[in-house]
Amino acid sequence: MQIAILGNADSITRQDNSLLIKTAQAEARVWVYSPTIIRICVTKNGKEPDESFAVIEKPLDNFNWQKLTDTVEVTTSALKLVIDLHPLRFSFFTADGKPLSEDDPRFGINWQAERVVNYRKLYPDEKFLGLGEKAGDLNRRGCNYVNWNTDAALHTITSDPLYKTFPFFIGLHSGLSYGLFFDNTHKSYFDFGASTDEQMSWFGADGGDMNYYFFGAQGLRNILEDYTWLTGRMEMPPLWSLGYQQCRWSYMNAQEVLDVARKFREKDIPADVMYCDIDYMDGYKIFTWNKETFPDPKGMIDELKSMDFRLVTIVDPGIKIDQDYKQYKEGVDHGYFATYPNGELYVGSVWPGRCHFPDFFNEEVREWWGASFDALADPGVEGFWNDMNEPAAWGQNIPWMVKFGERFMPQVRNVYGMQMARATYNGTKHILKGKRPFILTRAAYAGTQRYSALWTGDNAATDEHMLFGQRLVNSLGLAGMPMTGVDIGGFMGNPTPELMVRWNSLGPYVPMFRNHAALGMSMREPWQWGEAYEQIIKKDIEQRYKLLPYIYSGFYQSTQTGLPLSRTLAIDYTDDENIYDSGFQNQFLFGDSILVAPVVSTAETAEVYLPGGEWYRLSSDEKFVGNQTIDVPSPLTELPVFVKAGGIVPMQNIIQSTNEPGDGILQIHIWNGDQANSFIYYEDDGVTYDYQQGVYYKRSITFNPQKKEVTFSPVEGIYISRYSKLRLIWHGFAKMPDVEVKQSNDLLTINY
Ligand code: MIG
Repeated sequence: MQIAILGNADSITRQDNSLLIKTAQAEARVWVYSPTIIRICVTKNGKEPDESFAVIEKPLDNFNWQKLTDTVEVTTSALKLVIDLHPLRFSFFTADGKPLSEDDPRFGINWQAERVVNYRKLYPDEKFLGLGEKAGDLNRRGCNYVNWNTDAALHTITSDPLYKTFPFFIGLHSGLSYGLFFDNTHKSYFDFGASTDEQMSWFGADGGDMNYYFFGAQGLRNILEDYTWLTGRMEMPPLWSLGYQQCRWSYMNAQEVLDVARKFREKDIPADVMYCDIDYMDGYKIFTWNKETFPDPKGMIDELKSMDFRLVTIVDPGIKIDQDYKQYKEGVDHGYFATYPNGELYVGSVWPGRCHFPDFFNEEVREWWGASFDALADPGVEGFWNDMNEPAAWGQNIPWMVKFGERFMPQVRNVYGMQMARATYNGTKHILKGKRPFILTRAAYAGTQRYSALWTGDNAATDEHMLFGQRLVNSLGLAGMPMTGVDIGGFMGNPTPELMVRWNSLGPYVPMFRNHAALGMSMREPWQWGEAYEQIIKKDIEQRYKLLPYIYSGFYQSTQTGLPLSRTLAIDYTDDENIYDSGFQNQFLFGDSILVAPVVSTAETAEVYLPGGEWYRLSSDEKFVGNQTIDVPSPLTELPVFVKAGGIVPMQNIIQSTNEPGDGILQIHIWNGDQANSFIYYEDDGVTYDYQQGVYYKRSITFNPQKKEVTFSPVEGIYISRYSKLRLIWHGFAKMPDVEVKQSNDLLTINY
C-alpha cells in the first residue's frame, strides 16, 4: 500500500475566494468563513471537493494572506494560519501567536490508498470533547471512535459506533480552546491520543477529502455559536412537543391509544403526546393504516385532540415490494430507489419483508417522500418519527456497491438518515400549512438540527444506561443538537419501579421528555408502579409543565446561539478539573440557571460537585457555597437539583397539556445573589411560524441586587402574552411577599 504524504508546495495562487496550493499529489484550498472560522480542503489532484450536507454558509470573498520565505500566513482579527510549504503543513495560532492546533510536522495529512488521514500534535494537557452520540467519558482523551451509522440494537454503554455521525470535536489545552469539524461523510475515525504514545491525535476517513473547518473562537459558547452558524440552528419546536410524550412499541389499536390518553386525563397527570409505533400500519407499509386495528384514524385523532393530545406516528425508509402498494409502484415507475451498479433495484429485508430504499439524495425523491405524508397528516398527525434510517436492514450490512444516484453506500451511509429527516421535515412543513411539524430521527449527521429532534435509540432499563443517556444528551448538545432525549425507562428490559421513578425525575430536565419501551416489555405509563410511585412520577411531570416558560425561552436561545438546554458543565466551567471527574461528569446545567445531578435509583444520598458561585437546592432553597463537593439526600422523591444564585426562572401553574390556558400568571422565580443577572424571556403562539414575521413576545428580565430592583425591558415583537399577570417570587431573600403586577409591554421596574 502506498502512503502518500503531502509533499512540498509547488505553487500558490488566489483562486476565486480561496487560496490554492498545489503539490505533486494534491491540491489544498483555504477559505476564510469568518475571522474565527477557516476551512481547509485537500483533495487528490484533479478532484473537486465533495458537496457538503452540513454547511449552509459561504466563505468570505477576501482575506489577508502573505507569502514569506518558507511559509504562507493567513491572518484574521482572531486567528493566524501558518502554512509551511516544505513540506505542506497547516498550523493554527491565536492572533497573538499562541498555538491552538498544529499538524504533526512529520506526518501531517496523508493518504493510505483511498484513506485520508490528518495527524496532529497532541499537547500534554489537551482534552477532547464532542462527537455527539458517543460512548465513553466527557473527556475523550485516550479514546478512539468510528462514525458509521449503525442500528445499534442491544448496545451497551461502551458500544461504538452508535446511530449518528457528528465529526465535530472541541480541543482544550493551555487555557485555550478550538473546534474542528471534519466534514466528510465516509466512514470516519477519530483518535484522541490512543496508542500514539502521547505524541499525536488523528482523524481520517475511508474516502473523500481532507476537508475540515477550524474554529478558533475562545470559549465553548463561542465555538458552539460559530459551529451552529456554519451548520444551522433549529427552528422553534412546536410547544406541544415539549410536553410529556408517551410512547411504546406499540399501542396496538385505536382503543388502546385512546384509553391511555384518557387515563392521563382521568388521573390529572399532564401529557401532550401519544405515539403510534410500527403496528398502526397495514403490513408495515409506510403511509398506510391497518384497517382492522385503526379503522378510523381521523376519528381517533379527533378524539385525541378533544383531549388535547397530539399524535406522532413512526415511518421507516424501507418500502415494501408489493404490486398493490402506491409508494412501491410510484417509486419503481420513477426510479426513486437505490440500485445495484447494473441498474437492478437493491433489495433488503426489514419489518415489511423485502423492501426497496428511497434515494433521499435526489431532490425529486425527497419531494415525493415528503408529499406522501398526506396519508398521515390528513387525518391529523403532526409528529413524524423517522426510525431505521442508518439505514437498517436485517443483517445490517447493506453492500458497498449499492448506489444512490451517482454515490455509493460507503459515501452516503452516515448522511442517509439526515436526508430522510430533511425530506420528512420539508414535506410535512408544507402539508401542515404553517403549523410546525415535529420530526424525530434516530440516525443523523452534522446539521440535522435544521430538520429534526433526536433520540438515542435502543437503550436498556438499567441505572448505568440512565447515566450514560444523560451524557449522550449533553454531548449531542455540544454537537449543535439541542432537541434530544432518551427512552425514559429503558427500551430493552424492565426497569425496577425505583428506576422508573428516578428516570422520570430526570425527565423534566431533558430537552425531550419521552417514555418508550420495546415490544414485550412491561407497560410503562405512570400508573403502572403503584399509587405511591405514581404520585412521584406525577409530580415530576407536573414539574415539567411548571418549567415550560423557562424551557421554551431556552429553546429560543438555542435557535439564536446554538446553546442547548442540557449543557455539560464543560460549557460554562471549562477550566474546572472536577467537572471531568467520572463521578461528576454526568452533571449538567439545564438552561442558564438550573444544575442537575443524575443519581442512580439505588442511592438515597448523592455526592454532588457544585462549581464556583453559590447555589440553592431547588426543592428547599437551602443554600450552598460552590467549588466543593457536598453530600445531599436524594430519596426517590427528590433528585438533586440546584439553582445558581441570581438565577431567574420563569414558571407557570400546573396545566394538563400545553393547550390549556392556565391561570394567566407568569411566575418569575428569583434566587438571591450578589451579582446582577438577566434572562431573555421569549414567547410565541407555539404552533405556527408567525414568529418569523415578528409575532413573538420577548423581553429581558434583569435582577440587580445592588439597586435592589428587578426590571422587565420593553417588550419586543407583536405577540400578546398568554399571561395577563407577572408574579415575582423570591427565594433566599429575607422574608418578602410575592409581588404581582399587570402585564404591560412597557419598561417595568420593581424595587424591593
Ligand atoms: O427493529 O419500531 O429504535 O424505538 O420502537 C426495531 C419498533 C424497530 C427501533 C426503534 C424503536 C422502535 C422499534 N424500532
